[in-house]
Amino acid sequence: MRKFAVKSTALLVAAGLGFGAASAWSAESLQDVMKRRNLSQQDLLAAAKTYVPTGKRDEFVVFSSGGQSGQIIVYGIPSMRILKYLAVFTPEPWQGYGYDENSKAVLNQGKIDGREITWGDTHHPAISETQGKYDGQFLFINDKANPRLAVIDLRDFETKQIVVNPIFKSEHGGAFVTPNTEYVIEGAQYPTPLENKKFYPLEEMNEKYRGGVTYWKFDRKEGRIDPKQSFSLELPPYSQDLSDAGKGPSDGWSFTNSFCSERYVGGIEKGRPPYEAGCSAKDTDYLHVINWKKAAELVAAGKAKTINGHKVLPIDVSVKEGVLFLVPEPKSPHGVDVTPDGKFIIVSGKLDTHTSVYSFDKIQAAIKAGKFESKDPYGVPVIGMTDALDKQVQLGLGPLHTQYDSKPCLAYTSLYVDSQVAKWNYCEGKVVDKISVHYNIGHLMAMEGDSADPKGRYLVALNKLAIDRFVPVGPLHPQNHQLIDISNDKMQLLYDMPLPLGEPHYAVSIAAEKLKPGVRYKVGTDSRTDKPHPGAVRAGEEHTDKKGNKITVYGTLIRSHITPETIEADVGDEVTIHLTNLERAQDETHGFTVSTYNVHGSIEPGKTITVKFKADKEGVYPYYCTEFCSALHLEMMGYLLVKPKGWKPTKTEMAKAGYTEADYKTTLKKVVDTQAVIDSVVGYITSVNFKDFPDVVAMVEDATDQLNKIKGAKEKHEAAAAKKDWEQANLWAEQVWQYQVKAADLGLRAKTYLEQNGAKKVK
Ligand code: K7E
Ligand code: CUA
Repeated sequence: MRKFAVKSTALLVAAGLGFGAASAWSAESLQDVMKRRNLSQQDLLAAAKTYVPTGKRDEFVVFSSGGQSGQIIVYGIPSMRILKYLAVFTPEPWQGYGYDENSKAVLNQGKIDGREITWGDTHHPAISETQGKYDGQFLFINDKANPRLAVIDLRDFETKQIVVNPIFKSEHGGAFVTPNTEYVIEGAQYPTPLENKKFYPLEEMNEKYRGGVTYWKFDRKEGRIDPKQSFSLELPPYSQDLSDAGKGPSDGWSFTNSFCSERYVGGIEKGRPPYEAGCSAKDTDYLHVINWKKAAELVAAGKAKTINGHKVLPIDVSVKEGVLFLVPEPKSPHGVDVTPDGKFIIVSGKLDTHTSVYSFDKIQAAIKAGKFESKDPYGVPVIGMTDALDKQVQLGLGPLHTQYDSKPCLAYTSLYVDSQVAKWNYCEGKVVDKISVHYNIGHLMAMEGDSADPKGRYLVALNKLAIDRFVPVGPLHPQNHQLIDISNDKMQLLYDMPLPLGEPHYAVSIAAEKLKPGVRYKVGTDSRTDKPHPGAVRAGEEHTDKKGNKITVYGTLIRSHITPETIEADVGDEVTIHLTNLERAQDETHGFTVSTYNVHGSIEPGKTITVKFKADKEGVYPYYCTEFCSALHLEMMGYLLVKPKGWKPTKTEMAKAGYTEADYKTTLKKVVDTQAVIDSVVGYITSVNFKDFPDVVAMVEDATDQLNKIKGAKEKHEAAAAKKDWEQANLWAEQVWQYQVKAADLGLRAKTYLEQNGAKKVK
């Protein structure tokens, strides 16, 4: 690093930029900047707390729901810099998601009744847990509108699976994982008949409509949900809302709240009072308390019925076997959040100023004693509210969601109506601090704040509206995520971040060091199945097959070359192109598209993808690499030639450039000079312990691949020169130089990496 700094100073001086120029900008002091930009001491403090200097990284990584985009937004804390959008339920062109066959296969899993659904209403992401702590291996998220759940593997941040809920028509209370990610919980929202495509009039809501909660079995080894091992509990037609899994002493249980337990049916056009009037008439709704461990045993013992091919435990069985109980909760409850120690369940009522702290011990005691105040209309035992409550705390107007601090007993609750965050102590039952946010806050999120091991430090307020916070961009505004410092007694607002991708409902964060994604695939991997791709080939094995009207290309990509460079088809042929990225160097992604055929792939090192289309129009269609991967990226191209029926060639030779012997000699000189550069770089790399750096080993492998190709090209230019064919001789000599340049580029990157990462001399 030091050496590099000295060098750049030398360069600056050489370029005529001495210290005179440097002092011109450093002359402006912090005070000057404060004055010029109208910043307060408090602003500077906030800036210092969020600024992540160039080259440094964030401490936490956030996975935020992307709302209606059907995607996930990944950003860093404290910088609030967006790192990536993860394609989940909707096509995403950059990642080729929905534009290559492999990712289409994932999206197709999300079809409902054969219909392609190209949007999603994502709400709640969840990180996989081990003993209630985030393990950074997998991510799950739900689609409320089209009841679906997706699995994202954090080894490569790619969506691997979408499952469609077999019995719900909407769902909200997912994704929430059990403490060892045995199950991913998904609760219904609006009651409907559970049988597929079954019609019952609204008058039969009480009899024929049902709610429910699904427990999707997660197979961690496969990294996939196993629908066959999954099941649901049939629930009364209340609108089930959010869920949370018990942990520690409450492990094995889960909690799902509800609204509209009135089972009210609106219909203002028929003169009935609207939903919002009828659905909030009663003072209480129900918290569903479910023993999922026992429910799973009952399902395994054959006590479930099958609806739409899915195992469903009927209400009467759940009641008889003692796996389902209800507890009243205040008016229109919303959040349900189990404390890190698993002892309490915190519920807020949107229309109640109290937040209710339920005791798991008390709930269990009531169940054991058979002490119930009543039964609901479906026979489900109702535990008396006072028999389950530990305490109620007055926090403010419109309390919604609760998150936890690293310090014991401290919680943060969002106050939607007050537009505030309340910091409070749930052991002592008192508010300790409040901070105003802009504007109506929905969820809030502390670092790992819904796990058994919260990390404290920062909190993000997920505000529903941004109103006038940002430079106006039209009537549709971005959402505002506000970063709050919670490391001290008083909360401090640090930063506003506009999020321009749907209404992001909830987010989860994880310590950055827990994420260890790979940088390359094993060569020939289908990243969507994690298996070897049948269309993968190694260098030198590229070929094109034609059978009838089907053309299959087995191609490769490596800087700055697509093999093959021409694909010939007859109009009407079905073209399948498999492409393997042979690179090993980090971040050497190539993209691939064919003009006007609406296909695109993002092919990271080692990955193999397939694009497929019907060459249904004659013509000439360039294909090319869409990532600026190298100096000769623009040359990374080829032609798809779609010939009309019965076409015959009239000209059989390409036009010539007219290269001479002198051109050939100049190229040879260039080759000799470049070899000297390569030799010196190789000399340096092999003089240090480069084998201790996997990234460098990968770059050296790539460079060696390039250099190994020189022999064949050299034989060709020498043979052509012997025949005095200077055109061919010069072009093949140029190709030798191409291989050298790519090898030298990798070598220089490896050298810089080694210098910056403290490589040591070896004898
Ligand atoms: Cu409160 Cu869908 Cu989690 Cu929005 S939900 S706020
Ligand atoms: Cu590969 Cu551009």
